[in-house]
Amino acid sequence: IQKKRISYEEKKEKIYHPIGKKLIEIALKKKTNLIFSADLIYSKKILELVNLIGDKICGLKLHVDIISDFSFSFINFLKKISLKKKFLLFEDRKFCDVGTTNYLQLHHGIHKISSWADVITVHVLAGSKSIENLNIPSNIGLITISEMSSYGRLSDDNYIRKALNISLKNSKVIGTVAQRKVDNRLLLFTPGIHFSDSIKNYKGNSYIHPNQAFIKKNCDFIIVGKAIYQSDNPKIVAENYRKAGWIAYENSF
Ligand code: BMP
Repeated sequence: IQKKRISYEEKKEKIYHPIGKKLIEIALKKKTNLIFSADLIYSKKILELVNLIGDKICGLKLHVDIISDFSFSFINFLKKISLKKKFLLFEDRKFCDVGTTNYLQLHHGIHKISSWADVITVHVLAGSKSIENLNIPSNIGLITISEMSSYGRLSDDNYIRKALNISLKNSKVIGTVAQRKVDNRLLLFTPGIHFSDSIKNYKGNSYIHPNQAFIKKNCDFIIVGKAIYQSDNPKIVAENYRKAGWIAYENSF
């Protein structure tokens, strides 16, 4: 495993999946590695925020199953904004079942995730086969969850090593969530990001500064939720995270 920090340009050559390449292209073009996690329960609020900060992000991460007034007109609005402002739509569903159930949850039900998401998250707890026959189109990329950011997570080194191996062997996987350096053929996504030292531990989730994420862990993309949507001025705060993430990336070589 090569763990030396490489640039986005170099990483783009190592990632074969078109969505992985596209995410890197967006990052380079907009100078942002910030993914906004809009964990809000009303679609209007999400659209308001996205209109405000869409220029500063390369991805918008949703948990669609928490949106009380979910509709396809909401998805259509989002899709339009995402194309206009150039960012990808992540659905953080964390599929975690056997393959046939994952397949049904991905393509059916109210949310029909495969009809609109660019990127979806999956656990690999059920083994490599559980994410092999999902029948996803080539324009959807998978992110595996190898190691969560929460205190008390059950994954040990052995589990993480196996999860990373599954990620490397599956051509649909663009990257992973982990709290450590990973192989350069994977994009590393880091949630649990906050500027403030005083919220290192919030309701069982752990938080680090973008500098730590890039410099210590060789992260490629930071995922920021409440630090932005709970702030008094999401536009300014999002810009501060964008800038901090970009400078941290540049200083991480
Ligand atoms: P916040 O910055 O508000 O804590 O949001 C973090 C987001 O990232 C949440 O949507 C959470 O579900 C997700 N997440 C996480 O916190 N830790 C992980 O290991 C993986 C996640 O997807």
